[in-house]
Amino acid sequence: MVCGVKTLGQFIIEKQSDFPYAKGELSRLLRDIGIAAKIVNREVNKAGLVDILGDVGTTNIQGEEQKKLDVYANEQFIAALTSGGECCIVATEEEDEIIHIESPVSQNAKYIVCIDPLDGSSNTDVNVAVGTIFSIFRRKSIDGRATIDDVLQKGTEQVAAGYIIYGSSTMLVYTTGKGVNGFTLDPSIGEFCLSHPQMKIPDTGYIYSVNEGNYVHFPDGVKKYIKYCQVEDEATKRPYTSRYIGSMVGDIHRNLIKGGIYIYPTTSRSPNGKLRLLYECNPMSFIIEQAGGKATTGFERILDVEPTELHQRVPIFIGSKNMVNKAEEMMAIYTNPS
Ligand code: AHM
Ligand code: MG
Repeated sequence: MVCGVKTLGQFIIEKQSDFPYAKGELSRLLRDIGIAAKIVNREVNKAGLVDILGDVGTTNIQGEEQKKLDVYANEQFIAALTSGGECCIVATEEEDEIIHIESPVSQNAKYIVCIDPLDGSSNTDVNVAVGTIFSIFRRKSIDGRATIDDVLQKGTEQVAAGYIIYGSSTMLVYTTGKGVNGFTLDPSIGEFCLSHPQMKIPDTGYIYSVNEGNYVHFPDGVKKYIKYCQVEDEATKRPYTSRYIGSMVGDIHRNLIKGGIYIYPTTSRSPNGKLRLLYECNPMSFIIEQAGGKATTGFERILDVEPTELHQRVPIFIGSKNMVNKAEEMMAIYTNPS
């Protein structure tokens, strides 16, 4: 290997010693996800060149149109997790039901993967960053076939989580509960290389990310917080900057590096918010907490939310600690928890 470069594979093996009783299964699972990410990256990068864009014509369980790349990414991650043999159930945003992996190599597999294979995929036809988000749990049941109860675990039970951002460069960022590390794909050697060790989100940021077009539908606490961000105040460097890509991974990745808050609240049209607890909010919240930030529903820590169904949605306020605290303060005063 080139001197000074640490690949994702090398890093994962090195970090296995953080878990003295580890047998390498989680390491292999992370490696499988990394391989699928490279394949998906290749397709996302050439999306503008070939006729792969457009609606497949099917709709997912949320009633949303699927783009071809969503389907492709979904298939690639499921295939990698199936052949890797370390995962017994995959729950994906693109499928109505959980998928049992029944290959002979997966018989004793301990892990459950929840995945959003291509988040923000409506952005691919305009060349804006999209992402993959994943969350890993250990199965709770001891024997027999794992069930939906093994999937419906609280975010605090995650053993690892990560995202891949397919942007101006492609990065894989993940945590196993011991900090957050980021790897940039070097296309010349086809490897994710450690580029952002021990990522930390600033306690205070100056960027707020929210779809302000929905302002009239927001709860009063969110409206007040947005107004707070816009008021001039030298001491707190307000007004803050507004940045919203409409791609959760892109918006949160930027805020992780620069400091900021991302909000997708309840709206009068979506009383539970838009984003899914298992595929989007839990993994991003685990990462941001591990980087020193905070993630709540406006009233409650995301990782403490008890999941009751596979495609459950929750409102989310996530990012720099002091900004999330301020937004929560406004929610407590102006909005009743429902
Ligand atoms: P998706 O899972 O259907 O791609 O939707 C999730 C995306 C997030 O990436 C993004 O932050 C949000 O939806 C944008 O929603 P909106 O267009 O309502 O602002
Ligand atoms: Mg999504």
